[in-house]
Amino acid sequence: MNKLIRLSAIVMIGWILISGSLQSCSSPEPKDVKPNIILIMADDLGYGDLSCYGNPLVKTPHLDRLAAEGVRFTDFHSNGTVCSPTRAALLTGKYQQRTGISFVVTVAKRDLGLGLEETTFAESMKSEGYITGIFGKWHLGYDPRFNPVNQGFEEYIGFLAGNVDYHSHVDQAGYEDWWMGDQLVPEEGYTTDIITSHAVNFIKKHKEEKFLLYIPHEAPHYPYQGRLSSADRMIGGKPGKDYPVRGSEADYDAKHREMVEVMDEGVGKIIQTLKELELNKNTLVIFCSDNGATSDVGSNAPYRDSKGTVWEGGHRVPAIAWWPETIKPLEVNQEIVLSMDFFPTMVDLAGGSIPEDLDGVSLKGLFLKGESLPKRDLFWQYNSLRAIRSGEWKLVSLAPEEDPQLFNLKADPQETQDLSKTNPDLVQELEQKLADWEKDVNKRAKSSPE
Ligand SMILES: [Ca+2]
Repeated sequence: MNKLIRLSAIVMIGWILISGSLQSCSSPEPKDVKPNIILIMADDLGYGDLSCYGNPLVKTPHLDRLAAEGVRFTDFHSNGTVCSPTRAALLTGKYQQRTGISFVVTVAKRDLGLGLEETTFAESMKSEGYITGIFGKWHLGYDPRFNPVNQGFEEYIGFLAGNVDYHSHVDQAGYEDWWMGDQLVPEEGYTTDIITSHAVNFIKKHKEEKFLLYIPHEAPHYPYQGRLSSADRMIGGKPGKDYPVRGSEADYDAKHREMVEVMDEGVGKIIQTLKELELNKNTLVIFCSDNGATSDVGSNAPYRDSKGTVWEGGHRVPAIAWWPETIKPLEVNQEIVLSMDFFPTMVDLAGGSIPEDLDGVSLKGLFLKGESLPKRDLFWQYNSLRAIRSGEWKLVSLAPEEDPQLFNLKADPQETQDLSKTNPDLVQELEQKLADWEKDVNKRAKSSPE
């Protein structure tokens, strides 16, 4: 199966490269470089989970079309290997460690969240005159003071926890979790469909304004439930006793594919809305995932391991950008891009000045002119797992007391051959950089979690 997906990925990449080379090289400068921005983020969607990334079993025609009409990144990475850390980095444009959110915000940590002293992309875009909305998963704090409406979003409908029942909207711990702003307002419907429908309404309502729309989907995170599945969780229920946390369906793989496909259908509705309102040429749509797929459901093919690890499967994920007549179609981009790069990109496109303390870099030149990004070292850390990427090299440290492993991702993208013994100087250099980075990001952490 992995082999099939890999083969299919190779054929797809080959086709896109050939088709891409046939495209015209000239692309007119955009008339209006202040686009509306829509950022759609899937949850736990692995590198091999979309058809345009080589999965032969799932059907994602709308995302495939965005990739064919825009740019598909092959070396995009989530900042975190789990949900909350990636969201903290995405929202602030900084390594999540600086914000104090390097862990998953669970229901037991209700008093923790993304600090209000942090500036989010929503706050920056709001000050550039954009209307800001978020529909979907927050996962950066339960307490009303951490609510998205206090972090720069003018409109919010969705859930605060890591996941909810797709039908009853009850979180993993048995709490009802569906909000309009900072008020609990229950709503009927399948989570993915409600998120899409609120996003479409937001676009229609604000079609005359510049808008920033953030759509963090729940799909395809567990519980594995389709449109016709019954609700499993009830308010006050006990996980494991009253309901299986990951859902009561027998075939998780089939439900997972359905969840990806329903999300894709939602992407199609959003694009259709933009076209109907003639906003498509002045809207940048970005799609990405927040971390790799889990170890047993979903696919990170062809990469090693899964969510929660610093191997490529934990954080190298799909990312697509679409902006008709500005981004050239059928591009496959191999730049190393991270979640934290979207904040400076948005502000840059909005004509604002990028805050100096961001770690991310703007992709404006890449989107508008196909420019390369500056050379930089990039870092991942989750619990005791750490990694540094420096060009084609990657150093992985699984525990402080263990020797780190060194891989050449160009020759060995699947991280199978540890080259640390034959490159001791490089190991030492990268270890030092990793240590310096850790010292730097941790000294500036303001919040006091854990
Ligand atoms: Ca996730």
